[in-house]
Amino acid sequence: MPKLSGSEIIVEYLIKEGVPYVAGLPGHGTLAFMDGLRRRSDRIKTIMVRHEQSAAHLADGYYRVTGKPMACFTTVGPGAVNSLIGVATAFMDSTALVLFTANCPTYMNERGAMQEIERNHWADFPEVIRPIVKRTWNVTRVEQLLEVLPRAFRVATSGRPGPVHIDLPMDVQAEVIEATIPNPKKYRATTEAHASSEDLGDAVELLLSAKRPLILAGGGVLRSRATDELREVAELRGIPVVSTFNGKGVMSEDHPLWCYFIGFMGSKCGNALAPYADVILAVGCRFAEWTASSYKEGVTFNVPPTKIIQIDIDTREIAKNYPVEVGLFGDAKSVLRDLTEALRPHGIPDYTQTAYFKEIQGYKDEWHEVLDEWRAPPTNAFTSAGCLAEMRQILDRDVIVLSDAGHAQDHLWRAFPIYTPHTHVSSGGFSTMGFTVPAAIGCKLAAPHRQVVGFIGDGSFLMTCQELATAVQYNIPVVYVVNNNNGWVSIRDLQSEWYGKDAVFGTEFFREGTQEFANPDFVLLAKSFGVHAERVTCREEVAPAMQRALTTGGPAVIEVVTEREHPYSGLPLTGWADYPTPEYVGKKNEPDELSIP
Ligand SMILES: Cc1ncc(C[n+]2csc(CCOP(=O)(O)OP(=O)(O)O)c2C)c(N)n1
Ligand SMILES: [Mg+2]
Repeated sequence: MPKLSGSEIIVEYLIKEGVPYVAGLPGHGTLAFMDGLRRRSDRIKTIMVRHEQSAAHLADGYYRVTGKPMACFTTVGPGAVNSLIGVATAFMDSTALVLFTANCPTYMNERGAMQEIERNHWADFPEVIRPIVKRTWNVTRVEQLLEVLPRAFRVATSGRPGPVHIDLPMDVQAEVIEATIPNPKKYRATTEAHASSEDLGDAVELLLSAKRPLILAGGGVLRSRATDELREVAELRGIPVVSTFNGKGVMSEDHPLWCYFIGFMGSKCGNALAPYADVILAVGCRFAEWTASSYKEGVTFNVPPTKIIQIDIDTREIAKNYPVEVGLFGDAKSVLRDLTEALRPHGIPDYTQTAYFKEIQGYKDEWHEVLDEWRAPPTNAFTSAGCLAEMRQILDRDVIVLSDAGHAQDHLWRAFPIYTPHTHVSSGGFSTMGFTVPAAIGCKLAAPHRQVVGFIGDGSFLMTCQELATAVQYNIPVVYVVNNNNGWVSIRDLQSEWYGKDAVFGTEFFREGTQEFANPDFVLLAKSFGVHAERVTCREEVAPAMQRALTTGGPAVIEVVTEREHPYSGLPLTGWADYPTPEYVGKKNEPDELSIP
């Protein structure tokens, strides 16, 4: 039996799992771990990021494209704590990654070893991370790694995927034992989980009797890689498909049954259909607040009378927010496949001839008109939607696009059609500023031959732009489009919408006492990292700039200086959100008081 250190056991196991990259940032706490990585750098590549948040985002981006987990690591203390926002983002959106954080040697627990969190409980980082991982293990003996490693990968990737955490004391990393590396294949669990035939029968009956059925698809459809199965169910019965934020990509956006998004921001089309649906087939979604227009009856959902069939791999999601007629516990792919088989004898020969289908096209046209206005407004403003329209013209059909938060995220979601699953990569549930720059690096590692383009607000870019150094170090040709509107403008627009124009406060970047913008020169900033960079101020310049950026062969930044004045700073809201507002503002919390077109 070979003699291996704890770190070598981990590295050998990662190699056996087929993990090609480990992302992280070292410290004194990872000296032994790093040495394990160094000794096998021929088989597994270490990507050094500049902030631990980015290590998790990078792994997250990699998973969203490939469906395979990467590993990441931090040192003890601040490094571990820095990773939290990245892990929480992965947890919210159910993406798998395996995080190792160093801890002080077990024999020094509670003495105040360097960077140990120990006042309430020794080596207490696992307590900090517990709410945002599927599972955490605080390994205290090197032998435990042989059991914990396969478990960690199984838990992360099976059922509802999610991040897992292994706490790694420095002595465990360094201690040498005789060990045989476990074979990962012997520790797998299948995710083929089927619903019972009785429940499936009820669902089929309900769908067949529906006059206005609707499919609501969430991110679970993508995690389960069930987009073909979803499309088949939709096509068999001519059922229109809408999605949540995380569901973007479940259906090609040029499919005749695609009806865009629902909820607070949503689309006119989706929000016109959902409240009047008699049966909603909901797959892999949480009915989260923004999807449900803050649960305001009749805005996005009307339950009852709408009846819900809900498919989910996590029973905690079934009937969490709305009671269900049929709750189907199972994997989206297997349950949809079973549903297809059951529905096949009842297929509609040509759904495009139904009255329902024709009605839907009217809603779609209405929504397209709204988007067209925002792309080319009567004011001739250079809008984010206009910029994205130009980008869409020249980017590949299967380009991978990313976003973080704010107007930039919303624009990419609603105004940039995508045609291929897993090509819209965004921090959905957590809407994390700082996601795109590192996550895009993970996406490019996952799909080296595809275009990868991040569309980022200036505020979000400033949170992790240091990762340009990582992209440069490993020459990863990702294009970042920085949507510079000089502020946290989405929040500013909420202030003015809910509290009035005079209430805009603390959301714009002006040098104090002046009207001069306080943002850095993004072109200079990017160039200082050694990346190609240019600034674009009108729609006509977008495509040539993008063309140049794509052909540099390295990372590139395009700053786009877009419209910052309401209403063309953002896209119009089509649903509703419940933002509690003090009485002195006057009543401003009802759907008809907001500027919904
Ligand atoms: C880490 C983090 N902090 C705060 C927020 C709250 N927030 C949501 S959008 C937004 C503004 C984003 O600004 P920017 O990236 O410039 O996009 P814009 O809305 O201006 O297009 C803020 C502060 C968040 N989502 N994430
Ligand atoms: Mg901004």
